Amino acid sequence: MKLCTVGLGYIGLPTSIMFAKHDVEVTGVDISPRVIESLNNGKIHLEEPGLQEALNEVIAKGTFKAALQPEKADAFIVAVPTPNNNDENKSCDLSYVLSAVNMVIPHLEKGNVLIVESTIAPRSMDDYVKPVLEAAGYEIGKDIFLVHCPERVLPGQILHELVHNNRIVGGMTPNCTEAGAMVYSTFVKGEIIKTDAKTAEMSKLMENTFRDVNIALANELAKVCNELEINALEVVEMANKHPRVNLHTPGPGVGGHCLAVDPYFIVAKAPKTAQLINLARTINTSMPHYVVENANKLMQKVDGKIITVFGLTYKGNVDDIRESPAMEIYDILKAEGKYEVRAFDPHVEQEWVVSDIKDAVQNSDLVLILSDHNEFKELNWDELNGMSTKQIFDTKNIVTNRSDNFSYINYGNLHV
Ligand code: SAJ
Repeated sequence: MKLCTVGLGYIGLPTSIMFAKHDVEVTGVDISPRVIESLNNGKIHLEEPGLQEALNEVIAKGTFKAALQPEKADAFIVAVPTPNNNDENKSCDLSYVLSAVNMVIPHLEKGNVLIVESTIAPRSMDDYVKPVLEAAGYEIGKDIFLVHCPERVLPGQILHELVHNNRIVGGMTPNCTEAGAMVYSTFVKGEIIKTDAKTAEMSKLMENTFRDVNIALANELAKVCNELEINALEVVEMANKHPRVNLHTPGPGVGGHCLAVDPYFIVAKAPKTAQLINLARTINTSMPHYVVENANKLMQKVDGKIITVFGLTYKGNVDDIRESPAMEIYDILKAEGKYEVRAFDPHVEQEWVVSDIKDAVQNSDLVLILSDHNEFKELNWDELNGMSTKQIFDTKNIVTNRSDNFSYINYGNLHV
């Protein structure tokens, strides 16, 4: 089989490499010359465990190459971003998907499979993608097999989850579904679940919405408990001992390009009906301000001058600072202008990020932990000794060790 993927980001690149590992001849396409050059030189442009080694393998095998333009193939996969539109309901911006489909059309031949993996609003395949192909003269289910197969992998575990997760394959017609399922049977060991495109679209969105709503519940619990002087983290632990309860973990907010984006796609399609989903978004987007408010209280108590933020990424052990509550908190603190604000993050290479931990905390009055990187699990207190006021506010509850010389604050004891 020959495959052409469009979009070589966090999903498109590992997917392309996974197919190439399984002897599929893959051309990966991206609009960024920098990305193409880097990949053809054998270097990945994003952080994902195991991905560099996997690229080395497929380059050595000769089954993967990167290019700026699509070429003829048996199957095409579109894995490009779908951000929120800048409208009132933050609807789904399909422009990258439609432009990728238009890019592919001149290379399509009868019998090809065209798969959209990008997360899209319900009914996007029926109402937007299918008409574009029909306008180009193709009959869906006869000339071209059109499928939505949402990606569901977790950054940090992508290579494992690509193979082992169950895969939803939603075709525009039953034979489109069969054609899509054939493509993924190349390497998927999980169940291949066959459905139609609109059910696949909605299922994917509800997976991320489920998580977002549950995190909102945990975040609201943290706020309520602080008000009532109850240890929120202990409550989560206790309640989760019930066999049917699984409270999620409160934090500095919900980030990334999935959970913080996708629920709005549903809200925008049914704004009057999707009330709980919308409220969850409101609660989660309030968290960065809540953290800043509490950081301010901690600083005022000690008349502090310097804050050091630990972690800028949207979650632990990734290098992704897009849609990151940690970045939002850093930006708000800087904009407030009350303190010197420093950033430390071993996963983020930027000139404004302090690379040495001791320099980052020198004379600091508060370390504010915002991402749950492994590096923060066990703090080396000697390295933090240069702090002026020795207080740590751990919004991710990640630090496992304690020191008598440092005051350690999390959502469990913020009220104390
Ligand atoms: N978070 C919390 N509390 C929690 C769990 C997560 O505050 O209890 C925060 C994280 O810190 C982060 C955000 O939520 O800011 C999202 O992180 P995540 O690990 O839940 O998910 P993502 O965005 O990295 O990946 C999700 C996954 N979806 C689900 O688990 C349902 C992944 O499987 C999807 O493929 C991905 O979205 C996607 O691309 O849609």
